[in-house]
Amino acid sequence: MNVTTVFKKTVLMLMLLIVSTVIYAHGERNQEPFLRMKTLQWYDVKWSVKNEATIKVNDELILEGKVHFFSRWPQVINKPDTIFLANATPGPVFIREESYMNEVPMIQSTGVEVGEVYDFRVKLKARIPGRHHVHPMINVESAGGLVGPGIWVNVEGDADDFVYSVETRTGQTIENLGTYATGNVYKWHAIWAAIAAFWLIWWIRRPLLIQRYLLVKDGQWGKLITLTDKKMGATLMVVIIGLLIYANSITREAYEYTIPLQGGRAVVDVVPNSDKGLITVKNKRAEYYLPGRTVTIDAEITNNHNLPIRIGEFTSANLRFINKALPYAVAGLDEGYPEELVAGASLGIDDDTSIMPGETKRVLIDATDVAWEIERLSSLLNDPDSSYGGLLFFYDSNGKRIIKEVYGQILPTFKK
Ligand SMILES: [Cu+2]
Repeated sequence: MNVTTVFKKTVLMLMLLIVSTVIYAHGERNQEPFLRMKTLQWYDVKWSVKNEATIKVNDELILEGKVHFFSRWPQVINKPDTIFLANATPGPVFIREESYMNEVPMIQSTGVEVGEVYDFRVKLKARIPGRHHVHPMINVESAGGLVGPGIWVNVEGDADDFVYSVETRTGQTIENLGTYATGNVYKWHAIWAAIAAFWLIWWIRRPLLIQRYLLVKDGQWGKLITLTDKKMGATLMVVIIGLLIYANSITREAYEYTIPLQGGRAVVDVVPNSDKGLITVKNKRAEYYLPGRTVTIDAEITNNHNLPIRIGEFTSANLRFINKALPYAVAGLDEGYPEELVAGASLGIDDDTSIMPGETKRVLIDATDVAWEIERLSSLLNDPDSSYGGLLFFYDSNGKRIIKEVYGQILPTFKK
């Protein structure tokens, strides 16, 4: 091998390495920070299997939890008036069997209110083997897919073994939707393709461009389109319309009841939240200290609750910063939540003593983790609108969790 070949191979290897790290996740980090911090706040997300679990083709997987629609919804995208609950996976590697928001089936789109929390539940079934990153996702009209936290699931087996059986409203059991009536699909495609091919050949079998151009130039229409052509055209018209009528009648006979695809929207009611007024949080100042990967929030917190409260967690863009000094907060971190989304260090609070009923306290909250950088949230400094949003989880002395939004402008700093 000469030097050039070695060089070329090295470059190729490096490129492959770069490409493979890019496709390692599937793009959730590419969304602008404001889209991830100020739209959806997912929490209590649970998967029915553990991160890195191995399941088989046809096995089911349930994602469920809560999603909070941020009240300071970004102005540049539509309000979540039309949304659709889905799942983010690399392609149709799972099928979605069921999905619900606040127990309402989410076969159709719906609209939600900002500042409110909704329960979601998505039931998937493994279809294609591989190692897949599985997230809940909500598609918002004009904003695209906004994804929740994801875990890795390994699917083993053979894609050909995938079976999706359903029972129709008339009680008929369809053994496998994946292959249901595909014979008909092939047959009808073949029939129409044959007619199309015949019609094409009918015309192109004759001399084409130059001769016909000359006939057009001379205005010899009778030679361009002969009487036989016209007869053939008329015959085909009769055959095609006849075929359509016939196909329609045998379809109606075979499937007595057909329901059109539903274009309406589902309605999901808001579950009243009586905790809303219990605590108020005012952002006084917020900074992102770049070299330290720390977001510092200077907040004024008022406790209108009848029990003392403490700050347990700050969460934004699926990242979680837990106050490890508070057992309720530590217990609130569900087992199986992706580790890379949980800060290693505790949430820093300059005065972590309880905020008493009626008390207003000014606290400095530090959320430090390299994840700000890995998750590319540090690029919020390049946004023309440098603002942040997140949720603060408070716990009262009985362990009851009260969740409040926190938001404001954020300034970059380069020195502590
Ligand atoms: Cu992913």
